[in-house]
Amino acid sequence: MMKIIDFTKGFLKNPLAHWPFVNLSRAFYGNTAGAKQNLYGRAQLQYFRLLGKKDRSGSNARQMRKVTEAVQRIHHTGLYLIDKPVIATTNVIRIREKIELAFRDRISEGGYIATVDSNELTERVPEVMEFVRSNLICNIIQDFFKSAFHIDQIVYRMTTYVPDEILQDKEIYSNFWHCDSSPTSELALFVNLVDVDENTGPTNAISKVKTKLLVRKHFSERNSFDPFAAYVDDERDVTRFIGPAGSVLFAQTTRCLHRASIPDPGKVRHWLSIRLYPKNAPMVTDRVYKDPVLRYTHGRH
Ligand SMILES: O=C(O)CCC(=O)C(=O)O
Repeated sequence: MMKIIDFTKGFLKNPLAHWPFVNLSRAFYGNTAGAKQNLYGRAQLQYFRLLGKKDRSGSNARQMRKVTEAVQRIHHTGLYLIDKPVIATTNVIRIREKIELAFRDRISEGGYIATVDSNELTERVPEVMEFVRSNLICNIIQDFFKSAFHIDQIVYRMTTYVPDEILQDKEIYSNFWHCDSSPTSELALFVNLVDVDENTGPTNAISKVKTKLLVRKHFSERNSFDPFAAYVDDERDVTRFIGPAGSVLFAQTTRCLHRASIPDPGKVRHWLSIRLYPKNAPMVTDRVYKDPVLRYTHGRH
């Protein structure tokens, strides 16, 4: 009886987040972002692709080729890795050191993850915006959205080794496969702030085509460590975000299954997660801008 009452209350409050819409959305869109997130995200992308206005597009022919290649890859797979620093390595190191100094108490607190959210981060280390302002990155984002954009969130994260007896079958820090529950118009930009190799716990991600297959057939929720090991070819299907400090991964994390991996003992991963949405010019890249409409559609990362 209680179950029926709870369901009815929840359904009346937020029908699209309940049965049957959750299941329909999974089957139809092939991701677990949610019905509202898919409907809103698609409409927003279409609107800006038709009517959007870019802000600036200064780039030479060589860069334009790179931009086109990147945008095509994002359209086809939902992922694009640039395994070279997108700003000078000295600047990446300077930014990381400034973050470590500003938030050293939190970072050395213990625990397996440290997080600094947008407001604190941009207030004390405004240089983090440099990654988005790099000409190449800026042009890729605008070409993908066909419009200017804004930064909805920019978060610093540090992840460390988790001993097996703690890990067992638990999710410690986004280490279960999942799609983010945000509007699917979101484009995520992950930035490595240290050199990341196989052993540093890189982000793992699966293309949106393969994600569709998995979600429609084998995956329903974020509840187990590796629910579809049998259906995923590790070499072919999984992109690992490996690269030097300053390398970046573009990812449609609402449409691509992804997870954190666990660093080896003694290894630490420092990185930024930047969330972007289309916006008409003028662009906002000097601060985080919270679009009032998006507020109603966000779920879990
Ligand atoms: O830590 C990672 O590599 C993955 C993070 C993640 O899943 C997320 O931000 O949605």
